[in-house]
Amino acid sequence: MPVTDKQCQRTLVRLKRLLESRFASEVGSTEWKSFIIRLEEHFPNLFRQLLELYGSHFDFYYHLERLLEVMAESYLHRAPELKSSDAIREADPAWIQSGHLIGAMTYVDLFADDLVKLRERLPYLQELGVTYLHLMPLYKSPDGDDDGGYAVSSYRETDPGLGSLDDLRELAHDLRQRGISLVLDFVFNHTSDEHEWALAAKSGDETCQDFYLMFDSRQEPDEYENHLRTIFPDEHPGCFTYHTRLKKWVWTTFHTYQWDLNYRNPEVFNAMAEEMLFLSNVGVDVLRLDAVPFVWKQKGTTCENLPEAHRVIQAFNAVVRVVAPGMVFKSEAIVAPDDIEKYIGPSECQISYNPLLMALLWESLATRDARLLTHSMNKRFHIIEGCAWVNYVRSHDDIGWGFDNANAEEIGINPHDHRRFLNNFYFGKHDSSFAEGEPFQEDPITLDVRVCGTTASLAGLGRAMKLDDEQEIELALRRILLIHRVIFTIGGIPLIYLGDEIGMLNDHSYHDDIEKAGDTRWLHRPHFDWEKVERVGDESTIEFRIHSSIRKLTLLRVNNPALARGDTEFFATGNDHVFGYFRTSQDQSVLCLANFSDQPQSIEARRLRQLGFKKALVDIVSGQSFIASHTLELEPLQFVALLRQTH
Ligand code: OTU
Repeated sequence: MPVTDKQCQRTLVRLKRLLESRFASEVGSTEWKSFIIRLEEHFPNLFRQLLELYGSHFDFYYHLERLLEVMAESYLHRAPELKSSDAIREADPAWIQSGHLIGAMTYVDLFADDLVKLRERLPYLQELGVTYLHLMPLYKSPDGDDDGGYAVSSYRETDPGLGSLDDLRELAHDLRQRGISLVLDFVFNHTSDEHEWALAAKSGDETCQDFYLMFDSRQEPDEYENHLRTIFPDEHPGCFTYHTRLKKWVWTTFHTYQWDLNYRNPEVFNAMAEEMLFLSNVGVDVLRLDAVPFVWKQKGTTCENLPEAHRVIQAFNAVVRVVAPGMVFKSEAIVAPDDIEKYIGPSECQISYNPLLMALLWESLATRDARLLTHSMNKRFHIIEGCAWVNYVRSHDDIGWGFDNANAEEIGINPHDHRRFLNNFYFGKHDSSFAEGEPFQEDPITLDVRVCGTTASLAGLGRAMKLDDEQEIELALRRILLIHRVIFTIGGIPLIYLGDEIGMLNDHSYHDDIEKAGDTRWLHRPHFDWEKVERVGDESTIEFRIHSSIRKLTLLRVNNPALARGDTEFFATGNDHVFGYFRTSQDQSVLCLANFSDQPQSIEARRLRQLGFKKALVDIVSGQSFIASHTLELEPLQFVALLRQTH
């Protein structure tokens, strides 16, 4: 239904009048005026998206009114401290692109036991240079079946074992004082089957049943499933779970206890907008939108990445721009590269995980060849102005080989065989392998499988230590540092998976825990080892090697404007093993070279001259100098960042 400006303006006038009578005592206050100014600015976009999604519902305007009431209420309740931080962010919308942001992610319980003790650990994070902290879902969730927190029973309650909501608020305040942005999840595609909506649905409440997608017979699930992927094949084939008490098939994309929400129902949109605004008022700076591709379903399609999914996010974003303008969205779309890009934009998700870079860093370590990485980044690294990638090497999830098939074929790689090779490699089944990964969710039909393991174990540190092989240990350490150096220098927000900076290895103890045993992702979710931290000051230890090098990277970014916020340009280095890019700011240019081979490699002097390097070059990582008229020799797995002063 196309919207006319007139229709939009008329609706706004009428809604403002309704709001004024509802909030009569507030009208005339400065707060109220500023709410109205914001609403006027963002209403057209919000209205357009919602009309497209819900315009055919007879009660469309009723729901729109309710939404605006919730927005006004949330704005009026937003703490002054948060409003001043909104003002700072609005004055500098490029804050997400500033080199100042250095990310870390962790589980509260695994890192520090609980929210109160986490506050005592903040000096450790500050010392490391962290200014962005993603805490894994810390909401109330079922005992046992909780998918590491991604099955949420209440968005307004913390997991009692971690502390109270007030503890979270105090932590948020503390982080703000220290200049650390708080990142929390918005698990909005599904709730746990113990959420109050699900409980009511189970006991027959039809309004709440409409919050989910439920079917009396297999007919519709079958029709849908003809086009759907199975996401967690270990768990159940397809995307539906039969609920015996309800005698209905419930849509469950992930685990059987994670019920997908029905976004075709405008009440669901409103209810979730309310939960989202509640979180924003706790003091969240970045909201990580979990599983974005799946939120809209349409029979006959894959039910992933549909245009309506984008509209839902854009509508949420418009709500946030009015009420909590300092908050941004981070997209978690672990899908094909063409689809990932589409979630990124100022009016959708301002930042996004970069799963393509993540996967290709591991791909290059396995192949010792940087061609697919270079080719893919050349084509896909650049994103819309004002937005930023979150670059990471590992996360709490598995690694999937999500490169683009056509891009692989363009450089002569068979994508199917290549994925099989990579899986075997990381499961340690290939002769040239150094890795100790384990499979996650092998699909018995498609044979697709993903990889688990910590950075250090996948990079070969565990294996080398068992062999007590000094040379292999050295190579493993270099691999860990090489990929971290890339994510810190390539442009965007680097994200450390805490534990990686001290070289934590795979943790097999999850096998003994009945609640975790079925999910190999726990292999790389160990308890943070504070004893290892005690060794970071001792130069003879591997902890020192990794920790001090990563610490140094945070300083390099802060001290070099080109690395902090320069443009990125990829180029062919003339050597297939070496990945290369320029970072350029107004008065600085840095040439980054990453040798993915465990042999020495060289870059021809001619190539350096073509790139504008004439005299001596200094590597700002090692302090080593090079002479541009000579061939540049790189050590095995060496990374250099060569500075060229333009003034
Ligand atoms: C996310 O991941 C979370 O990161 C996981 O930890 C959760 O289990 C899951 O959602 C359910 O909440 O399939 O293997 O494209 O690939 O959302 C990880 C997005 C996942 C999905 C992604 C999902």
